[in-house]
Amino acid sequence: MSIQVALAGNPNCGKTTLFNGLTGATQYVGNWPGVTVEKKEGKYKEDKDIKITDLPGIYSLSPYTLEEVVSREFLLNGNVDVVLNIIDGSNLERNLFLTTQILELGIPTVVAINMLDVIEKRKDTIDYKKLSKELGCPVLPISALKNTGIKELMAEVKKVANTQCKAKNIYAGKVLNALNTIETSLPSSIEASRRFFYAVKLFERDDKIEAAIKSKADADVIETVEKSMDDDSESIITDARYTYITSAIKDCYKKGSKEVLTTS
Ligand code: BGO
Repeated sequence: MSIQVALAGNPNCGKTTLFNGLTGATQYVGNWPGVTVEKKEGKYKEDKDIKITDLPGIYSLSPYTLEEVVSREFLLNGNVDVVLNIIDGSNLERNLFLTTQILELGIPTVVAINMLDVIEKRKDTIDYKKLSKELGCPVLPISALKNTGIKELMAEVKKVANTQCKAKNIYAGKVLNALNTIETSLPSSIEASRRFFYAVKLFERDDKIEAAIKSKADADVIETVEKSMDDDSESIITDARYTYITSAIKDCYKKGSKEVLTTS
């Protein structure tokens, strides 16, 4: 049975290097429908049943750039079986911002921490098992450049492909209450695994998502949280993500003593 993988990551995380290494001569290039953003697809050269779509490099699943809109549209409606989220391990904290959003989609996800060679040179240490437990998905170290850890990574992708996955919740208190209220009020046509992602987007007043699902959050629900936290809803969500990331990596990641320059 064929598996549709979406390859997602920040610009400069090594996504193209990984995509080229995985797909080799099987890749073909087109455009995403209606826009002039390049769409690259290919098959995993060791297992042609695994189809890989390379999403544009993005920092967020917000609606502010074409690349973000194209990426999240594919993640939501592209029949994606697995998200392969590639992260620049030498910029862990920043790259995990996108990961927290991907994990809300309710799609089986595998996180590949790239630049293993740089991590080792810097003498940084990452406890991949602990981080995997924290994020609730497999986390594997790779070097796309040196072709390290790729077979193990793809074995994991295959393993999670047909599993059930629940959206990860990183929120608490008033914010979580509001999200739960919004989730309950979503149209019943939205499938269970996607509802949490949509609830977060409606809380952020994401107008593209409002139009796509023809639904809006109750303004009072959002405003009550904004007033009590003295901030706008989008910033509240962003802050919650960074607070979560800081606590998630506290016991999993230690910076080494050496500085090594990277391009990202
Ligand atoms: C240049 N290890 C190391 N050390 N570098 C890696 C790895 C890895 O595992 N994986 C990727 N890179 P892209 P996006 C470059 O191009 O795949 C490097 O945007 C340079 N170029 O080789 O393009 C990769 O698709 C001059 O580096 O990323 C590339 O996600 C000097 O990370 C860069 C040094 O990879 C981005 C590096 C002219």
